Amino acid sequence: MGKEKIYKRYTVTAALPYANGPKHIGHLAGAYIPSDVYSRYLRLNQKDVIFVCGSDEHGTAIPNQALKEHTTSQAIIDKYHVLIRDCLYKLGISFDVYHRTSDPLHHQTSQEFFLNLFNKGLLTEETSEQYYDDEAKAFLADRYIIGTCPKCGHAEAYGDQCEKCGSSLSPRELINPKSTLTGNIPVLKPTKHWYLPLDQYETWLRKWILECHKKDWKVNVYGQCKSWIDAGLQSRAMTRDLDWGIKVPLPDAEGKVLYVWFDAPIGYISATRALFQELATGKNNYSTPQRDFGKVKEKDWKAYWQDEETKLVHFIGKDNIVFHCIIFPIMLHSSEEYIVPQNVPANEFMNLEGDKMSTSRGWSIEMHEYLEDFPDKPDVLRYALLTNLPETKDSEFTWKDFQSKNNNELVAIFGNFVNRAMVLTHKYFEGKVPAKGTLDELDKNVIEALRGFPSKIGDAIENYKFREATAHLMDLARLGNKYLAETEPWKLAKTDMNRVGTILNLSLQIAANLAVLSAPFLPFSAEKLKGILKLDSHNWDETGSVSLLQDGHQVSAAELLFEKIEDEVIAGQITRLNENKKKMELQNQSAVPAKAEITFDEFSKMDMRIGKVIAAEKVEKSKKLLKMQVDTGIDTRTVLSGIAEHYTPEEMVGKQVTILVNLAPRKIMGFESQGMILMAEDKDGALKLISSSDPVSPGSSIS
Ligand code: B3M
Ligand code: ZN
Repeated sequence: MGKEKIYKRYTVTAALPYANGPKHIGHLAGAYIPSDVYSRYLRLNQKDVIFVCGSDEHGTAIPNQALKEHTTSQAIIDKYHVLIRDCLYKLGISFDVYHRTSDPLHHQTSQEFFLNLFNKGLLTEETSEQYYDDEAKAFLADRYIIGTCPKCGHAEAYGDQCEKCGSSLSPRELINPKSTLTGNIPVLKPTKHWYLPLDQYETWLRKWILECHKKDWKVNVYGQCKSWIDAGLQSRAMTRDLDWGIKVPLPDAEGKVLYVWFDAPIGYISATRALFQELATGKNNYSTPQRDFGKVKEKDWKAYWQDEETKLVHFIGKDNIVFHCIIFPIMLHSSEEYIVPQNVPANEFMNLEGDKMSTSRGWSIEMHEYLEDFPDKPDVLRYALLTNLPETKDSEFTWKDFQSKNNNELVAIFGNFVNRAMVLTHKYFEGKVPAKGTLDELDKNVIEALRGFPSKIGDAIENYKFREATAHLMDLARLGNKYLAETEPWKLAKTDMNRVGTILNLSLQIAANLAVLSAPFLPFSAEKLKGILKLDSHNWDETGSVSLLQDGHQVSAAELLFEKIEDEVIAGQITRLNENKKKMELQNQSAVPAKAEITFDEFSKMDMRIGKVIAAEKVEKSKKLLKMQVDTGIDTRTVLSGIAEHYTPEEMVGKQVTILVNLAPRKIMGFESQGMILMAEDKDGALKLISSSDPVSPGSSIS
C-alpha cells in the first residue's frame, strides 16, 4: 500500500438491499462482492476497517410488496431481512455488522440527523401540489406513480427515477402519469414538506467532486455527477406522505415520514453505532466482528464517521449514484459533524444471458436459488462474477461462462497446480517441504515474478479494479503450472532429487502465496488451501515470500479444491431460467381493473339460469364459434359462443352451463343467438365454463 494519503481507519459500506424480495447475483456483482474483496484485503493488511451493511426496510417498495403478497409490511421485512442476510453471509460477504433500518436505533439516528439539519435552518418548508389518488384517498409517493420518462421515453419510469436511463426524476416530470394503486390518473393537491436545497451546495459540490475527485473517481461515476451538477440541482423533499417509515420528528407533521433516501444512507451510520454498542456490551444481535476490535466504548463509532483521518468508501450499483454522490454527501457536509466519502466506486449492471436481469420478470439468478443448487460452491460464483464485474460498462453473466470459469480456470489451473504440487510432495518427500538447492535461471525468474504479485494485486484492489486483481491472482496459479510443466520434476526424480526438492519447494511456496492472496477473492477455498498446507494465518506481504513454508514442514493430504461442473448441470440451470420467466409472465399479467359501480337494481335486471347443453356443432368458416341447443328450463334455444378453441362439440353436450337468458338476441354469422353462456377468461386467455359444481336442474335461477 502507499502512494496516496495514509488513513488511520476505513469505513466501507455496501448498499443496503431493500428487504422487499430476494436479491440476485447482479446485486452481488454491483456492490457486495467488490466491497467484500476490498474489506478482506484491508483486514489482511492489518488495517483498522469496518464493513457495514443492513436491510433497507422503508420506502414504498415495502408496502408495495406487502400488497402483492397479501400480507403486512412488517411481515415482508422480517421475511426478506433474514433471507438476504443469510444468503450474503453464506456467500462469504464478511460484514462486521448487518443491521436493519426498522431498528429503533436507526429511527433515533435518522430523527436526530433530521432535527440537526432542521434546527440549523437548513431545511426549507414548502407547500406544494402533489399527486393524489382520489380513489385510494392517498398522496402518491414517487414509487406509486409511473409514466413516460421525459429523458429517454421509457414508458414505465418511476416518480423518482427512470431505471432505464438512470435519470433522477420528480413525479411531475413524468409524461402521462398513472397511479399504481388504482391505475387512475392522479390529481394535484397541496401538501407541506421539508426540502433540502441541493442547489445551495453547488459551489461546494463542484469543488469537492469536479476538482478534488476528477482523477480518483471512476469515469462512469464522475461523468454522472458532472452532468447532474451541470444540469443544475434543485431542492428535494426529504419527507413524504406515507404511513410506512420513520416519523418526521416535528409537531406539525402528522402522517408524514422521512424520505427513504434520507434515512437509508443514515443506515450506514446506525449500523456502525449498533456494531460499537454490541462490541462494548458483548451482545451480538446484528454484529459479526471480523477482527479483534480490542476493548471499545460505545462512542468509538464516531471516529469512523467524524474523523478526517477515516477513509469512507461507498460500494453501490449505478442506479444509486446520485444519492451517494450528491444528496447524502450534502447531508453529511451540511451537518458539520460528518466526513464525506473519499470514493464511490459504483458498478454498472450485469445482464443475464442476453437480457436485463430482473427478479420480477423471472429473468435472474437469485442468491438463494444459487445456494440451493450449489451449496458448496460460493467461491465459484464469486470467481465467475469477479472475472466479469461490470466495472466500466454493463457486463453479462452466462451459465456457459460460469461453467468455463470453473472448469477451465479454477479446476484446470488453480486446483490442478496445487494438486500436482501436493501429490508430488507426498510422493517424493512424504509430505514434508523439501529444502531448496542451488537456484538456476528459471527458478530465479519464477521467484522474481512471484515477488511482484502481492503489490500487483493490491494496487488493482486499491484502485477498485477487481477484475484485474482477480486476473493477476489466476496468473500466479498459471505461473506455478508453467513452472511445473517446464521443469518436469517427475522426470528428474530418478536422477536428481536435489533438483526435485528445489522445484517442489518453490511450487509449494507459490501455493502458499496463492492461499494468502486468494483470501479476499475465494475465502472458502483459501481457508481450505491453508488447511491442506497447514499454513498458519498469514497477513498480506508487500512482496511474495519464498519462505512461507519452512523446510521440513509437514503438509496435509492432497485434496481437490474445485470440481468440474458437468454440461447437464448447466443445461438444467438454463431450463430453470426459462421456466421461471414463463411463470412470472403469467403471474405478472395483472387482473383487468374493475368496471364502474352498478346498483343492486341494475344487477337484478340480469336473468341468469342454469342450463344444459343438449346439442352442439361447429359453425362453418369460424374457428371460434360453437352453435348449441341449450335447455334453459324455460325453453330450448340456440346460443352461439366463442369457445370452439377450448371445448369440442362432443365435450359440450350434456354440460351444465350458466346462461344469461334475457340478453337481447343477436345475429352472429347468420344465426340468431338467444342468450349468453358465461365463461371465465384465464390470464393466458384460456376460457373456462362457469357453473355449479353440483348438479342443478335446468331453469334454476342464479342470484
Ligand atoms: N435500498 C436501493 C437499491 O437497492 C437501496 C440502496 C440504499 S443504500 C443507502 O437499489
Ligand atoms: Zn429514462
